[in-house]
Amino acid sequence: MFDKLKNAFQKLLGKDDDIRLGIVKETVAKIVNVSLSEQEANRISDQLFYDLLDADVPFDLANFIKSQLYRELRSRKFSENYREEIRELLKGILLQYISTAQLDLQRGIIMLIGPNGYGKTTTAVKLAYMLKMRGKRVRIIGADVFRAAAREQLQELCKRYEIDLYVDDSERPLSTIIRGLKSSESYDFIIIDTAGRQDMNVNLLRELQNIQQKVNPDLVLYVLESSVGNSSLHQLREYRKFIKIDGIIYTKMDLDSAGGSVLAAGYYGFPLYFITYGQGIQDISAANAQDIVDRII
Ligand SMILES: Nc1nc2c(ncn2[C@@H]2O[C@H](COP(=O)(O)OP(=O)(O)O)[C@@H](O)[C@H]2O)c(=O)[nH]1
Ligand SMILES: [Mg+2]
Repeated sequence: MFDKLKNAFQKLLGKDDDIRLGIVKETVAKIVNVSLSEQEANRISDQLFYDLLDADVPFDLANFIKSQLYRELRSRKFSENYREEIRELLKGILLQYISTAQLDLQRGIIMLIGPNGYGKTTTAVKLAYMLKMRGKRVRIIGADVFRAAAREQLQELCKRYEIDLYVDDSERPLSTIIRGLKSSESYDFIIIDTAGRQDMNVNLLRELQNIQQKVNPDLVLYVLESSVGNSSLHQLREYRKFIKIDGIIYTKMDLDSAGGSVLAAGYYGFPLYFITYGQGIQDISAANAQDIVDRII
């Protein structure tokens, strides 16, 4: 999880070599409670900058983090405890870029969108199960009408976990959703699972836009697979041109990933609502910024 991102900070905090904390060690050995020189602060923050780029942190954001670290290294005073002091200041910097939000609805329509394979369908079922365990009446509407296998996947999962499901054999997602909603008035939550595409597909985006306008979901969450790199994050911004996105569900945190996208999401203005980290039905939690930062550093 977050392999390269974690590594970027571990490299900085783990070693006393001459381009990282070795500099601080030497400086504090001479005078306790000292700030770093321009050159020292530059060397440490530049090195982190390159490691962040390598971890798929967007260029602008890596640059911001670098400048912030530089300023902090220059303005703060460090003691023999420099490693912990720098760890804390780095955590403080990252916390600014991880934004989270809580599901504060008591009832409503939640629509999941995003590219194929990122985890929409399985997350819809996990989310439904979580809400059901909280005593809510929940139903999923299966609106991925383009693939027969998608319907079967949902039917099987919902049967296994005793989740109510609406699917029909319409070929238009909007009609399925409208019919599904008409027969779902007694439910607290409706979760709409939609179709995705691997590549950008303007027709699909228009379709989703049309659904959003007609159905007006209370919450639209983009399902983002944690392993996506910088280039794929571009997709998220393309979606945003068509659809109002309230936030993100960050999936597959149990798998290897560079990790930069978790920072990029917040940087692009999308709060994280939930994270998923496995194939089990309960492998989902509300996103917690401190927890995510603690996993990184
Ligand atoms: N390891 C792991 N796999 C996941 C997670 N979430 C989803 N998957 C898997 O990712 C694959 C695609 O998921 P699916 O829900 O069908 O994606 P969709 O195309 O966006 O609906 C499936 O094999 C899921 O079991 C997760 O948190 N961890
Ligand atoms: Mg699906």
